[in-house]
Amino acid sequence: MKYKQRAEMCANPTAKKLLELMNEKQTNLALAADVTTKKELLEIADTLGPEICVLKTHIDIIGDFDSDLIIQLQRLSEKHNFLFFEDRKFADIGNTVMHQYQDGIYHIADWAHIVNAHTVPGPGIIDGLKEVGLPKGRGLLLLAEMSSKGALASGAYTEKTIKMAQANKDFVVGFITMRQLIDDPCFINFTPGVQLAQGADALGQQYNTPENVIAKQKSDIIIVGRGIYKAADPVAEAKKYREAGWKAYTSII
Ligand code: S5P
Repeated sequence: MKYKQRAEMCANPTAKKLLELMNEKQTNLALAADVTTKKELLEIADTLGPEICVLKTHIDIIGDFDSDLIIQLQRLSEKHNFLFFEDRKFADIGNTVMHQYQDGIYHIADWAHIVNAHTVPGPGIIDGLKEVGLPKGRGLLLLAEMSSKGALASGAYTEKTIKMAQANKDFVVGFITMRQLIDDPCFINFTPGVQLAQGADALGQQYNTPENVIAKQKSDIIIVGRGIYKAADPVAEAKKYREAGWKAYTSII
């Protein structure tokens, strides 16, 4: 089903907005901006913003974080039309994750359209995040699988994660997964571990290609980090990933 048709079917405002944006902008590329300074993150957001649907951040690795960074990032998201996904991977009891989501120095719930959570604590983690995020129209991704070698998220764990998502369709907008998990147009599948050639890094990360991820595994969004921002020409490289991801999508719809 096309992103546009799916957008019309989804009640969660973030899921709807993301699918509409992907359709209008013709991109299913999310950038994993794993840089450690404000300057680098803003440069990535401004130069690569035109190519992406989502900017995925690890805001707690920015050494010189301040609230001005968020203001400037928000301006860039409006300028280039992309959403923020803070890859916080919440993993605690409901009461604790509520604080981690809204308080501290990052106030993640105030600016991140999307966050993600492990399901290892059970459904209370979704209840806690939902209390904060749902009134703001935010969306949650559940980590149903991981890209790293030897990951424990498989089999019964993945199946139970899908059930937790189905029980919280107002707030859960999809999964971190290596493939489409269930045929439900309102769950958006995000796949990390993507490079133009299959391979691995020295610390357990495993890479699949955009074509395999989107056309064969029927995922929706490719998350690419080092493949783009470590390239000699990140803009040219981002365009290659964007084209590969979009071509794979159009080949199956
Ligand atoms: O299973 C996962 C889940 C995530 S969100 N494997 C991952 O690699 N990620 C994230 O995707 C990881 O935290 C990093 O930000 C990005 C992959 O980066 P790359 O440089 O390997 O493309």
